[in-house]
Amino acid sequence: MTSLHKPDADQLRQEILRHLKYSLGKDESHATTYDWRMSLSLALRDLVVDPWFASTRQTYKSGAKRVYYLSMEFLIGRLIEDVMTNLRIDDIAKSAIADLGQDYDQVVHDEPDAALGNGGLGRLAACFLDSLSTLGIPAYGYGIRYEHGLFQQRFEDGRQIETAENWLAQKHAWEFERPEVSYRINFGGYVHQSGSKVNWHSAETVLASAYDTPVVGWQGKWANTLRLWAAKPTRIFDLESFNRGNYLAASEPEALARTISRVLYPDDTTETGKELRLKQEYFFTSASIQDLLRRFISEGHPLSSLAEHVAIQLNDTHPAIAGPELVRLLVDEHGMDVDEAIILARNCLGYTNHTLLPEALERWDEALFARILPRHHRLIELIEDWHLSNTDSTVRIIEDGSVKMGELSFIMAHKVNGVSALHTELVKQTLFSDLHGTYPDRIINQTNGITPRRWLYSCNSELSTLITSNLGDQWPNNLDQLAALADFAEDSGFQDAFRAAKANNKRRMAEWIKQRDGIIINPEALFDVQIKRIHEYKRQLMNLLETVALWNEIRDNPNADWTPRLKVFGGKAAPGYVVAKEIIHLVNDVAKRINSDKTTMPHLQVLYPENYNVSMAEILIPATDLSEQISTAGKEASGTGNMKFALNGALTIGTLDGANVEIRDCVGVENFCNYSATLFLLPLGATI
Ligand code: 26Q
Repeated sequence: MTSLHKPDADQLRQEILRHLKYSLGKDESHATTYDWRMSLSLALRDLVVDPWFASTRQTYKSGAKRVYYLSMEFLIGRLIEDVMTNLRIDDIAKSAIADLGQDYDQVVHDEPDAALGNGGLGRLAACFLDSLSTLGIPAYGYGIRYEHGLFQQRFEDGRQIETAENWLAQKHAWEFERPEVSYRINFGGYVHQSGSKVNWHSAETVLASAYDTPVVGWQGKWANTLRLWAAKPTRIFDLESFNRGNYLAASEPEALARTISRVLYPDDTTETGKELRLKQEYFFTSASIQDLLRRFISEGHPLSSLAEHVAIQLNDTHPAIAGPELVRLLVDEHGMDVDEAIILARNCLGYTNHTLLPEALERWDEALFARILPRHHRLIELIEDWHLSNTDSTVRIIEDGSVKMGELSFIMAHKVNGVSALHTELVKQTLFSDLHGTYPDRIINQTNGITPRRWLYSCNSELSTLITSNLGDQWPNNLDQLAALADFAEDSGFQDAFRAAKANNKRRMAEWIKQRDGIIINPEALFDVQIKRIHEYKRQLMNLLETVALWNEIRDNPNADWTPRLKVFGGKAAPGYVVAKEIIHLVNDVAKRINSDKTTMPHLQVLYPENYNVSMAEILIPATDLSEQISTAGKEASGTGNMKFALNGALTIGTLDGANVEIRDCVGVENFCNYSATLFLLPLGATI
């Protein structure tokens, strides 16, 4: 760990001006908000480089084991405030920007969200990157540098309309392009065996080209790397076609290759089995495995010691091909025996399961799979043979014409984890009960978490300041310290300050929605919030019905002493998920009706802001009084939004599902409102 060089406001101001001139090529008099934002980001990025180099050097020197987190998604959001928080130079940056005559909020909020993920799974990956750096654990995040992140949502007559997201239209300030780091990724063709040697004669090759973003941890003591792969053609341009006058065909190889990293697939169960998705999965997994093997070999270790130096974690089954790919490289390129390679690969791999929903379990049509990845198809058969012949199990990886990625991941991992205590039990008892019987020590629980740096310290400065004034400034690095707040629970001064912080956050949200959408909300109302992907099992529809019931109650008795309530919905539906889109339409229609009712207006309002994303969550969560976590029990693997609300002092109304169970254990039953009990035991509209 290194100590960070912290500039003062004047030095930072000079650095911003230097970047404005020499990196942006702009004169102060012509600089736009974009120019200031880029200059600030580049000045901040500079500060991360030394800790980053020092971390890398130290890992090389110590020979420490590295974690490789393979994820199709990293839902990062904005980075400026994140970096400033971790370097603890927010105040310095504020005064530097003010000295330059710029509006700090405007500059910081000019940054587009990096939305390279759908929801929980992608945000979890981003939180882990922050935590790994804060803990000083040598780690790489590996993923795809999508040109277009998650679609943007707007409403037309209450219906969801999707448009392409375009975050790279502006330069991404935080990344370093690494044109010298690229790998060949092959697809298709056939496999030919000559003697004991197997040759894969592929039909198509693209290049995976690296882009690195440093990820700095708390107090700048450690920084890891997020390495994202972009697909590029092996041949830029087909000059022969061009010379024949066929101009479109001349650019075809480039267009085809680039398709692979063009766009993030929305989490859409109706869209599974798409060839391009399989190509994306293999593309980034192969590049990552080749990269980590190259690093390992360059350090001069014997291959047999791989598992002592390398831990590869699979974020769901999306990178499940990592197992067969590592076996392929060990066997075909390094001449290792197949059984030995399978065991070695398994000792390196861990697999996190995020869902029990049968429709969300990845399966590939065997014929499609064998066409795109013929060598891996053969290797999966060998892995299956190995599993069947070394155990009593009858569980197959390939069955009924499908390749089952869950079973593949389970068999190829030395540890499999669920994401909450309840979910892990269900994984053992239902999804993988047979494999659990065969490998009883393999499944473990690792309840999800969130980074308190982003989800309290940075997004809720009012509450953070209050906590710091009572507990000191080490809690963002050690959240257990918050338990000491219990001592202040009865302290009226603390209670008043806590209430004041919540009230200010509600006013901030009211100001934000007024600026953004011209909507006026009552900051005195009870903010009752459900923000997450729209899904039947998450039961936004049930929440809406409760809203309508409350509305009817108020209409029947408008002069009663109602606590004014703001019902907030937020979230996107997968473009092909018809029922979810109907729910959005209904919420918007009901909102329109309720919001125009003069009788109930002082007591009830429904708000559904368009385009929910990480940055919106950072405004909504600190302002929330009541957190809605009402999934059908057994369906929500963990939830992580539930943790963010609880950390920001909202009361949870929830079912005993996922991590809600553990939250209830933490906050105490008296502070957790059991949804099913509420529904049946309390009259509607009762204050909780
Ligand atoms: C699969 C195939 C084709 C296209 C897309 C997908 C796909 C993409 C994303 C399938 C699933 C996802 C995302 C799943 C997800 O976010 N799951 C959530 O993970 C969180 C972190 O563990 C949990 O807290 C949530 O409970 C879980 O729903």
